[in-house]
Amino acid sequence: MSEDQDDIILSELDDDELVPQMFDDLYDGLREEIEEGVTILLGRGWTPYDVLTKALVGGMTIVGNDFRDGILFVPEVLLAANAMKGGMAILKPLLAETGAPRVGKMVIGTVKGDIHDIGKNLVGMMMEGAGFEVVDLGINNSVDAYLDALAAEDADILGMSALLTTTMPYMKVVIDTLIEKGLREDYIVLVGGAPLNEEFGKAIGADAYCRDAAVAVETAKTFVARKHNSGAQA
Ligand code: B12
Repeated sequence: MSEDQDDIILSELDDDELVPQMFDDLYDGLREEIEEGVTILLGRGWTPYDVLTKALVGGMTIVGNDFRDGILFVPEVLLAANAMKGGMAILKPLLAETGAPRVGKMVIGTVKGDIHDIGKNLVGMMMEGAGFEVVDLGINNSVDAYLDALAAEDADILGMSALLTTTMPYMKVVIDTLIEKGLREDYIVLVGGAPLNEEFGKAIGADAYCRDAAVAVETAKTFVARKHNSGAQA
């Protein structure tokens, strides 16, 4: 960024200046500055959710666009992702601190061949914040990894993330295996990731495609309530 970077004192900026500055810092992969910005906004009474969506996700969107357009390359994006993770680590316990009763359990992971995990992590954090128990399998998950975890954890929800057009078809492999084993109806299957859409979600037999973490939470709540209601009638 600019040579003036060192001279900027984040705490002296108004919110209107601080958020764009955080976009720049995220772009430049400055993890400590992002952590400081997050702390300042929280100190000013911002909700963890607003810090996440307005400052961090907002900044990551710019990074994403420039990566797409060939302005940024993998090393820079990795640094930005690392800075984003620094901010998310501060927000995670706060988002989870709702004291809400456990409403359900989700096993979530990025599919085989795919190492993108920022969106998945966000979904996991938001789900925890909404009172769900979340078991995060990380990246590059095989069918067996998903199935083993679902059984071991006695989960209600399977969440799969894919960011590549080459890895998204693997979600169907997982769902087809659930069907083969007669397990499909045991789980609510939610899928997400930038290249997916609703049509794809339907085509592979997921219960729902969720475009972002907030939609994931709402969708999960709706499905879990439906599952519990139908269980009560049975
Ligand atoms: C950051 C990033 C990386 C980082 C990943 C770091 C990390 N730890 O995740 C690095 C640099 C490692 C990387 C690598 C690569 N990347 Co990349 N990457 C991105 C980038 C810029 C941002 C992704 C991101 O984090 N977005 C922010 C989060 C918050 O958004 P999100 O992931 O979409 O998640 C939200 C929703 O989708 C949804 N969601 C996501 N998952 C789930 C799961 C569930 C269950 C639910 C309900 C909802 C949900 O909720 C989330 C939160 O709101 C995107 C561009 C983009 N516009 O998406 C490219 C992008 C995905 N990458 C791309 C490519 C090509 C690659 C590489 C192949 C590059 C290369 N040549 O090596 C490698 C792939 C390596 C691999 N095998 O996986 C392409 C994919 C193109 C395609 N059509 O397939 C993109 C689209 C960039 C582009 N336009 O070219 N990448």
